[in-house]
Amino acid sequence: MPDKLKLKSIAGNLTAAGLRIGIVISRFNSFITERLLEGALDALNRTGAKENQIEIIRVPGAFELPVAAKKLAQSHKPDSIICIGCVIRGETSHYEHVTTEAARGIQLAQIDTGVPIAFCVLTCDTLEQAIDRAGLKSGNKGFEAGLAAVEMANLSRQLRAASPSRSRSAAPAKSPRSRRR
Ligand code: INI
Repeated sequence: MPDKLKLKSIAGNLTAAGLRIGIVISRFNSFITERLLEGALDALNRTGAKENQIEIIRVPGAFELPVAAKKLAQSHKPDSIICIGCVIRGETSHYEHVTTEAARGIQLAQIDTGVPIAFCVLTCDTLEQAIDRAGLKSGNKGFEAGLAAVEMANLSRQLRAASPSRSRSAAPAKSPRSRRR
């Protein structure tokens, strides 16, 4: 990269001060999801979030995460949401349906509402793989999701503040008469 290029880059910081974070967690495989929740809360705590900034919503399974996340985004308007679930492959195609719809639904919910949603749904072949990702060998995916939620919340705030439409709306509106000419 040439020395003289000064490229502007924007990234959200990892400070949770002033943010409101929603967590939607599934009870299915709660042995795993509760550990992921601990990881997410650890990340929020380390980035400075206090208890009154965090709201936890519980749903039956990963399949229910998208609708709850979308309703939470629309009604409470948090700065970001973390969806926590764990799907473990069984002997039928049920696994595929639950994982595909959870991922697709969560992505749609964040795109439709504009509220960033961190995806913390483990999709594993075995319980051992899930345990590894919930705080054993492979770290805690809940912690990663907590950091992503804080970063994306701050990035969204920055992008909103820098939006050209905000500066345009500060200019006086044209009257209907002058627009007709
Ligand atoms: N839900 C999960 O979160 N994880 C799973 O592993 C799982 N399996 O294996 O069936 C699961 N099923 C329930 C599903 O998410 C819905 O709650 C249920 O189908 C009712 O809508």
